[in-house]
Amino acid sequence: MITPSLKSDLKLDETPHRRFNPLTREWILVSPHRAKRPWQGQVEEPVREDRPIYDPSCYLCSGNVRANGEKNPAYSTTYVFDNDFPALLEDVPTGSYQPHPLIQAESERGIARVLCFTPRHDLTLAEMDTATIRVVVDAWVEQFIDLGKQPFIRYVQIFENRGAMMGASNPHPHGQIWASERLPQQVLLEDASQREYWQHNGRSLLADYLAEELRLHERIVYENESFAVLVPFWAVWPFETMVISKRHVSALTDLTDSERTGLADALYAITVRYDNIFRMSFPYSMGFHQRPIGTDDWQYWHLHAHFYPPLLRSATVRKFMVGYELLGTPQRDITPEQAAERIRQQNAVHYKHES
Ligand code: H2U
Ligand code: ZN
Repeated sequence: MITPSLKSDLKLDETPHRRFNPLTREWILVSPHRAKRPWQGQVEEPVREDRPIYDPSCYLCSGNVRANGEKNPAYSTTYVFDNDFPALLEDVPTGSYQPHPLIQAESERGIARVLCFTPRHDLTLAEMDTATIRVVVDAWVEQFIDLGKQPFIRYVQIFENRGAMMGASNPHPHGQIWASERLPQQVLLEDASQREYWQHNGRSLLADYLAEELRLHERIVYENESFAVLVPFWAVWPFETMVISKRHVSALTDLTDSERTGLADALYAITVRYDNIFRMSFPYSMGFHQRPIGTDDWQYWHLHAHFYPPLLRSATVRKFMVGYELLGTPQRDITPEQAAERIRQQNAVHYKHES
């Protein structure tokens, strides 16, 4: 049984305080007094980047030749290919290097793929719709299954870098998948905390967390029957969110047909609201966390996605992870509750589609 600690002097919307991230077991610093003045409704002129439906110079458009000379087929829905410049390679000599306990290296094998979400060069998830995002969800499921079949793969990391600010190399809607021999660092942290929580409480950490968030309703920004989108209590990035499955499932492959559509709907809902905040294509890195491959005691894993958007005050003013963040603890001014309110206020219709 969890006994809530009732410390009455702490005002989460006024006093500097730190918050705990139970998934990574890291602390963050919140300084609400610095951001107490209300948002002045600073709305920018909509940024209209009018991209063509097809761009003859795009490496990812249907039928075009990629940077390494290979030709994309004339695809009409999603399209997956092996990354031409992969960070991980399948065929590398295995081994380790440890001349001293403080100096260690290990070989790491993997597979990197690129997934084009649609042949439409001009779209983004926010400008697609639930039905076409659902096709992307199905492609993610297929990739999770396919890469998971490789005998040396332990983890399949699905993610999207959206926008030049997040380092995306191309505006064509696409994501990446990196599958590796070992668990990546963030996954390792989440794996340990979820496993321990399950062992102590017999329940999923995120199921318990989500139940409490749904009860409080302070940080929920969107929900449908199968998924909820919220600003986590411990969010570091100003408009960071998590998309959590309401049913305790461990991977995308566990989702029912209607839950896959529910996921597509939740992704659409949050990306539209993101774009509407500054009336521009909102940059972010997003990705899924799900169970590792090849383990049989993975019940403690709870499927979720993280969105990490860098913007703070406008289409150009971003939050920096510098100074105290790098040397001490990540810090934020606008509270997660204020951010949730700001996202909730956004129109459900994309600003480009407003009549
Ligand atoms: P990002 O936009 O998130 O960087 O993803 C694009 C990926 O696509 C990137 O990893 C790959 C890059 O290596 N790519 C190809 O594999 N072939 C190309 O012709 C262009 C880009
Ligand atoms: Zn394109």
